[in-house]
Amino acid sequence: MASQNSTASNPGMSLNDDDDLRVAAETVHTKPLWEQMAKLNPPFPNPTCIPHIWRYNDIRPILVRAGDLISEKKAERRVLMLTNPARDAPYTTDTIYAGLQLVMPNETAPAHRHVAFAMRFIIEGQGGFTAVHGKRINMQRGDVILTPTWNWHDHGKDGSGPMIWLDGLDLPNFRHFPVHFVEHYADPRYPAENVDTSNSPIVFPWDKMQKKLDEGVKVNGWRSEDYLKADGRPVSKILGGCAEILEEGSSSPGLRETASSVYHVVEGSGYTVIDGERIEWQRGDTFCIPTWKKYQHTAAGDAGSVYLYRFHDKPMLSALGFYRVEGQDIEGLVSD
Ligand code: 1HN
Repeated sequence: MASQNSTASNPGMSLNDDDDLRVAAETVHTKPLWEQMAKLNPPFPNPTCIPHIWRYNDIRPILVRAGDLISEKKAERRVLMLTNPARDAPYTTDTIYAGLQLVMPNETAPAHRHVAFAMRFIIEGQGGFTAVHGKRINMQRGDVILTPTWNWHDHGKDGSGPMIWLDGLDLPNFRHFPVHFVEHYADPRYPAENVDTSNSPIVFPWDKMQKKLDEGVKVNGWRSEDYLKADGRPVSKILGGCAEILEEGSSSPGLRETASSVYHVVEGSGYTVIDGERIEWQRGDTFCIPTWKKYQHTAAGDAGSVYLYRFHDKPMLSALGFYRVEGQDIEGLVSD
């Protein structure tokens, strides 16, 4: 009879080196942690996505041409997704999706609802509307309109010319939590009544936001104002938003944080330095800041005030205890 230590009863004893071990480990669906330790425990937050700018002048003609070639009925939503060069859709950053959506006159982007949350920044056009769970909201340039989870929503447009806006959704999360699904409404439109957009909890009119930015106290010419619900909470548990002003020639404070962001240039021109790389921008452009990339915006010295719209994943990271800014007292992050 073979002893306890023989290779017959203890096949591990027949393994002679690393390679043998790796191959044998895989036959029983295991892998050595020690080969991946550094990758799983990086010394700093480690985005896959890279900084990138999507220039409106490059994208707009293609999007508008899609208005001729792709019917709204076929598309359901006529969108060019802003895909990060380092990843495929739905990643604009590793946690945020952004896309530019077009609706042409007399079209209907049909009613549906889904788990994902959307916040939309209106870039251009007149006569566009979105109906969110029975409330029809006219779109005006600069407004931010929310589509909360599971609300029925459809979009449409009267008048002439294109309506274009920037969508922000929390889609990347659903790669981790495969709990996203959609329901289509039986009719193209969900019944809706017009609402006063100056007094709706899901609309943030630009004129109000601009007034706050213009009149508020600035730090070296820069100020940021959050989009918050009436009770002070962020617009969703996952995504938050803000708008920023930079007076001519001024700069924002340099920041390195775990939140990632998508920025859109509402007005003016300037540049952002992201981990030493300078990206020039102008009105209509959209760019992303991956996690832990140091960034600082500067308004051009000869083109008036700059206004930026930003959405980010700070609410989600804060709720999970993952939000962190370079320079803060990190002992305060020790959890009990
Ligand atoms: C969606 O429902 C809309 O309703 C926009 O406008 C973009 C991207 C992925 C999944 C659903 C919309 C979307 C989306």
